[in-house]
Amino acid sequence: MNDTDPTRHPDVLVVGAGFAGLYMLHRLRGLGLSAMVLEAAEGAGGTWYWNRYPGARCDSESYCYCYSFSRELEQEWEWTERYPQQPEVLRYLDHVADRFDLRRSIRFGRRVSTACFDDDTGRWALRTEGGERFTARFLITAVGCLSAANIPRIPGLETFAGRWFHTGRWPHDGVEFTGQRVGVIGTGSTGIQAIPVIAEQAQHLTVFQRTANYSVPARNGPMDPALQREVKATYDEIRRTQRASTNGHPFVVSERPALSVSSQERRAVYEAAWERGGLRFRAAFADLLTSKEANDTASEFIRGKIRQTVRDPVTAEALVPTDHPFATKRPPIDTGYFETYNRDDVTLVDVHRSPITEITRDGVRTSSASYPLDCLVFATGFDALTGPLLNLDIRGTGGQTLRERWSEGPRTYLGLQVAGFPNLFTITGPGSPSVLTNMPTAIEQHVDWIADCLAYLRERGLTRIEATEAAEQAWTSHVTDAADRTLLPMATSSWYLGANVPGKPRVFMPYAGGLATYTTQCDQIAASGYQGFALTTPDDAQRRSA
Ligand code: N01
Repeated sequence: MNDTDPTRHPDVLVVGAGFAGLYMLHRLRGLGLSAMVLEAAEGAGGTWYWNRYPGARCDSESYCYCYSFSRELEQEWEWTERYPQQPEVLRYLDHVADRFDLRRSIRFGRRVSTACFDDDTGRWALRTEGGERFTARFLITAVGCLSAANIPRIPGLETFAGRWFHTGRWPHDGVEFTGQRVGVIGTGSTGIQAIPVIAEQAQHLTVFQRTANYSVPARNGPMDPALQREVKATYDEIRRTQRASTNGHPFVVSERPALSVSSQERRAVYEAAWERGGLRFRAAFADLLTSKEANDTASEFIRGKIRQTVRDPVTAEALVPTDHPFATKRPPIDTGYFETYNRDDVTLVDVHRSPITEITRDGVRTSSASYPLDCLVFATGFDALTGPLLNLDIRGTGGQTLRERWSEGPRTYLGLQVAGFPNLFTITGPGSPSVLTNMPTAIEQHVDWIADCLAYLRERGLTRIEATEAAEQAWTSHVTDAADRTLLPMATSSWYLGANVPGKPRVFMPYAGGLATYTTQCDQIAASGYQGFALTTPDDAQRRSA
């Protein structure tokens, strides 16, 4: 084996070729570092490569769910809808891969099975499922937060005579539902997007709902050419707003508390937000995520809309969420979701009340009935945030595994590094704003910070960076405190808390302090010479091993 081959032994290995991996590679090239991306899929796109289920579309508005690093790209690319469908986002990412000539540094079809830090060489050694080996001084994970599919262990799945699919592993040639009795398990963002589309095709659709969810209409439509022109003319300002925001979206949250206005005015504000549609509904008042009384007004407004929309009162009541305040779980947005339950060929089954007991040859059995099915769709989400990292079997200094280190929940410094895992950076890792934001905005912030950090190390002849235990501990407590200042931990069935995966530690994983605050902290830490990180030279490493 040629140990100097930069395609196998580059300066930096990146795992994943979605939004994060593609931009990271571009920045690394710009620094003059040799870099290679290992990607499990046969193409670029990450989430948008895998999630091809019917109705898959982005919940962020297209003009802001994209990169900001290239003005030319911003000006060239034309979005066709307010919320782009999966194929359009995938086309965009494929275009980026080609436009910036990224593919020659990506090895597709390489699923990383282990990543071990070698204490002697100070390099990361990666092995793929196919047995290939790669090494690098720096390892950057760009594996996404929602890429490890969660398929619940329901007894009897292997006996099912029909076809079954997880939404995040959808067949590339699609699935034909015509004439079929279809079951969908799960009513998160994915289920809520897929259910109306599957209902259009299926002979009969049975939805198995464990927890009722709030949803606001998306109000999707073709991209208005006037808006497209305005966006392109004002992109600098849009990007400033996104970066200065809590969630990375291009809108400003109202400064008014919900209870500071009359009930009549409040209702008018909610009605306008409902008509406008989309995730911006959360921005209607300042305190929807910090005051339970304020939140109750929004939650109750949406409950009223569900009752108005769904004609059968029993079904409507089953669809009304009562176990968590609005937006404490990631709020879905929809196109005709609640209306779908007015169809004669759609049945809602409350599996909170009557849990699924088994899957049989013929379908799904709950504690009170059997539902014959030809096809079963798991819209059951992901082992979020930690799952994709733990699946890489990462081992740091002294052979310690990330799985052991995180046995009681993730501990990180800034969501970017883990003590005991030198030269490992985790893009949008747990402890960073990640899934609480519009992802491309959070991704670009992380990638830029990492690239600047690598440039800093190189300029000073430093070869190793590692979060200190003290910094990691302080940040991990800060992440918990930031969540506790909001209503977010009240959603006890939330994947933000790991509650959807049996046995997963219940820890609030993303950083709820807001993207702008977080970015300021990251920038200050960099400006201080990377406070909280131990930076060392090759001489230090020699002394350590002597
Ligand atoms: O997953 P989820 P998702 N028996 O975990 C249910 C992003 N996203 O794929 O709530 C029965 O939210 C589970 O019930 P419960 C977005 O960030 C983005 O829908 O755990 N039911 C829930 O109803 C989103 O939040 C876009 O009680 C079971 C559902 O399955 C994230 O992805 C589009 C069960 C899972 O909901 C995840 O969304 C779509 C069981 N054993 C998604 N296990 C964009 O627009 C789980 N459930 C970019």
